[in-house]
Amino acid sequence: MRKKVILITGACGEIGHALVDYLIENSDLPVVTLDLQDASPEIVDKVIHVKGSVTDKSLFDRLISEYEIDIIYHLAALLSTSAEFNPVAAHNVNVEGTLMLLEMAASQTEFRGKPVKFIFPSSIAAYGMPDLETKTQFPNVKEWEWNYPTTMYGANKLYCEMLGIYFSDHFKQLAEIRPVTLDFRAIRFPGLISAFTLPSGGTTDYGPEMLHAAAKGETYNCFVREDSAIPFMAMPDAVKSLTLLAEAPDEKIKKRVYNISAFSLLASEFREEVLKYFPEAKIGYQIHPQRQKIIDSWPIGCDDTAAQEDWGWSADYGLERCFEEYLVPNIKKRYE
Ligand code: AKB
Repeated sequence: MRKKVILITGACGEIGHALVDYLIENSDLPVVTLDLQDASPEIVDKVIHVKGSVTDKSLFDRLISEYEIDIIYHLAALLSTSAEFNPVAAHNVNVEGTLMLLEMAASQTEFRGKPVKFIFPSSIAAYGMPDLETKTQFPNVKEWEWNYPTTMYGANKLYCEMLGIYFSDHFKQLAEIRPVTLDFRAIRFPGLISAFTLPSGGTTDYGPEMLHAAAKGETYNCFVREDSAIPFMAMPDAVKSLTLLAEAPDEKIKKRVYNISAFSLLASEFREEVLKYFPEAKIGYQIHPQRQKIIDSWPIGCDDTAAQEDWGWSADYGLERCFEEYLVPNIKKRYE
């Protein structure tokens, strides 16, 4: 008999790091982690780690011969800034990798006669505000508004949402008897901030970079203008949202893609917040015009009414609590 497991791809990335810690403590099922990197020493004995790429089909063939995958958290992706340096590589990882995993989940669903849950982190990058005037005029976008991404990463995320909906709701639609289909659920994340890891290759990175640099006593130049506004969220809330959505009973799920939100702020307000706790910090601005354009295309905030109403979402960390109780104490301890 195959062992029933949870699969996490991109497990050594920022969200993966926090989600794996949570699931090791809280899940009844063993956790299989997949990443290009080795598992960190802290988790290596607590998970079944597979080193490899989400684009490697033979790896998934091997995995399903050994394990019955019950839930997939598909976190592996090239983020928005990295993706612009190599859009085709981004497409391969972000789209081809996701398509292969969806196909695998669909065939496993059919095989066992029960949906595999496919939890997918999408992003505010799926939005594309045409100009700053429109961005200001529509500060709280709903899921179906302004879906005109300007980055490869955003386009990849939006298309993968569509693929997930297709595999859940329309797969084999011409068959006389449609098989059981997989259960795709996605969250559009704002910029995430962790006290324990630094992001790499994202465009929202100026927030966490500013904070970590201040804690390390390093000078930092923020690469966007001080009036740049986007939403952010503390990493524990990101993990909470993924697991809450995965656990929500079917009848509560009214759509397959949900916004979530915690707080929005200007780059200058982020700087002020950092200076409150690290008054000696040296934070300047050195604008990177292309990255600025990306941030300008993302909304100020996301309307998460549907997530609140359908599966009881609410963020635990507003701006103040995020810095005071989660970020600052943990970061100080980390760099002491
Ligand atoms: C990025 O900056 O690419 C990510 C995202 C918004 O999904 N943090």
